[in-house]
Amino acid sequence: MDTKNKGFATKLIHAGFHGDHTGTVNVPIYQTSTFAFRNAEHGAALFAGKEEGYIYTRIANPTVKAFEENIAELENGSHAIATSSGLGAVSTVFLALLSGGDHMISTDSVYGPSRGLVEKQLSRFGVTSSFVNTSKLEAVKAAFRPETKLVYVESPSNPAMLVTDIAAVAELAHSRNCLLVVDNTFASPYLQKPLDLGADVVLHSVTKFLNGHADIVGGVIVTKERDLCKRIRPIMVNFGCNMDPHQAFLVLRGLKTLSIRVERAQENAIKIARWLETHPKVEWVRYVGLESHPQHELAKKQMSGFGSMISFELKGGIEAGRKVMDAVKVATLAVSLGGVETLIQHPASMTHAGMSKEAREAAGIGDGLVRYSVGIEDINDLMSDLEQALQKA
Ligand code: LCS
Repeated sequence: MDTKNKGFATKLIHAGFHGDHTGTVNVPIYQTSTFAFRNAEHGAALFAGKEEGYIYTRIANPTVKAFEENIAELENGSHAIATSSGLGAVSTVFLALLSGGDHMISTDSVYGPSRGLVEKQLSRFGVTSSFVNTSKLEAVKAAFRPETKLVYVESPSNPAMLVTDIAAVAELAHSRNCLLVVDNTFASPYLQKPLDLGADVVLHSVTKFLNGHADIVGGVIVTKERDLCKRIRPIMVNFGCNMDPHQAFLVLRGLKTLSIRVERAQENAIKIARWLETHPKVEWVRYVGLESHPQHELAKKQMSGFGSMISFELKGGIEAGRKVMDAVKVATLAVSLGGVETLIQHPASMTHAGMSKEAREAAGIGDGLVRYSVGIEDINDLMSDLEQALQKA
């Protein structure tokens, strides 16, 4: 079926795979490392790029390709590159688009290891960086240098839930000959399409909403233009961080229900966020669907829904946080997010422990901050679970 002009839910299920000679309904797992050439001439033609086909799974694989074509359509992009993990997607993009002497600007409250990659690893190769509050356009403007090549935005950000004006930052970046890369993990293409807003590249930790079932780690990069894909794909191949066919099969299965999972989880999330906002043990709540969120109006403009990630600060600080995390029974105390199961974690001691306390605080990640990824369990079970846990705080 040609899905180009079909709706999002139809694309989720049908885009990227057009069947084969067996009549299979689902994408088969092409569990092979290598592909036979018909003869020497065929092998040489494939290597020379004169003929299309498969050579070796690190370079390309039909199951992985089906996922790449599906997500490229979902994000309204031209091409996609699947990777072994979300961080594999982040590092592939940076290694492709930055060289020694270049400078990049990033949202300060990005996923901790994405920041660590830049500050601890890329810095060894002469890449410099400025981590700023990208929800403030003035801060982005002030961070540009003559050698800036890339702006990297996570919106909403993990875990401060900052929302950045993607269209405005795209304009700023392009006016200075820079590319804009957006990590769309927290929103998913169901709620936000950064390429439509002006970004050049969008990436995901597929581990989260796209797969949705907490059973694989994966990543993906989608480019607006074919030329950018041509710059980025060889880096994935050279550094060997390809997605494997079994991962791709599971993502394709998870993706089919993305829209209904996100709908149900955000229905739960708004109820929980509103209730937490009135709770005596809670200092404040950051959920982009709440009127109290500083960028709520912007989120309404650039997203078609508010998702299911909530951060909240407990009145009792870190000790209260520990007690709540030890007391929950329906939510699971674990990192990661975006799955059908509700997860709770403490960024300061877990996902963002690699950042200095000063950098964490500047990025709005206090010691008492709790991150709650709302799943699709029964709302009454989630709320009574959180209530009994909060009583122990
Ligand atoms: N980008 C964002 C926004 C993320 O939240 C994560 C992982 C990554 C990239 C990296 O993806 P991965 O390699 O893990 O697939 N975030 C995690 C988190 O908040 N808890 O555990 C992992």
